[in-house]
Amino acid sequence: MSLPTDYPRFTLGLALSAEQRAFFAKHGFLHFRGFAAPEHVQRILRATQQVQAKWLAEGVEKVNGVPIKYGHDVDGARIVQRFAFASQHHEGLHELLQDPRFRALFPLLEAEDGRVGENEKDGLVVNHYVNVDGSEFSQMGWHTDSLRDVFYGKRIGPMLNVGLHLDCNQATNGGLRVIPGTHRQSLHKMLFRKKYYKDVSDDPDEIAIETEAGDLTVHDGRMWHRVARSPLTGEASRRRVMYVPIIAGKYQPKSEASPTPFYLRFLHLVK
Ligand SMILES: O=C(O)CCC(=O)C(=O)O
Ligand SMILES: [Fe+2]
Repeated sequence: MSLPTDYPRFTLGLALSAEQRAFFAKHGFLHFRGFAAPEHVQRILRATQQVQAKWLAEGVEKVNGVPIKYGHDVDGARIVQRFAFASQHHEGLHELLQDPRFRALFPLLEAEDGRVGENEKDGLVVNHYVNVDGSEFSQMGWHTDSLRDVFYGKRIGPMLNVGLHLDCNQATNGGLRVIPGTHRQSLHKMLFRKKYYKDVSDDPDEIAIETEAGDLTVHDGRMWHRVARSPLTGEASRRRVMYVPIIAGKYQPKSEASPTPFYLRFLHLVK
């Protein structure tokens, strides 16, 4: 089946256009080309490798209560496959989150205020997918990011998940799939449309997000999405993307003393 990939790509400036706001209201996501220039992408990748080297050397298991997922690269080297709070561990990544263009996204929250959640939820997450023999991090089943609020017994707060894509990724290499419009569903549908994380099957209404390195995406926390496994193996399957939440409401920073969130007990289902 060929997936539609012909939705519009926009450019992110210091304010959203009426067209961009309307697209997000209807579909629940936006895709911007060229947020980071190629040399900036390389600097960001080097920064994640520096954090990785430090965490490997120190045997870091959790950051602020969030488990760090390790795996192996094509050459057998141990790597970090899911980082959390990465910007707290690298000045260059912290600086990246100060980019004024993030503020342009705040109105999409439809809340009074807005902020980049550098110290909240899982902070700046980096996902590094690569298919090798015995991979345990090559896809992620269907989910919404807002379910996490439900686990905490909270009202679902406004939340956007912003992704900075660090590799060029065609739909034929798996990657992000979203079901447009599901950000406007009932709570019942948000909870029960699919089996959280276990369901890894195609959906007739899904679309594939095809990226160039340096593209930025934003999706509503209530929207259903997944990461499809790459049918490729080795170097060709590599996909790196970083996420940071944009949130509103009470400031709830995490610290070293923070407990492991219940929803991360799903992490073992990510394979
Ligand atoms: O890797 C991606 O593009 C999406 C990851 C994701 O949905 C998540 O970490 O919640
Ligand atoms: Fe997600």
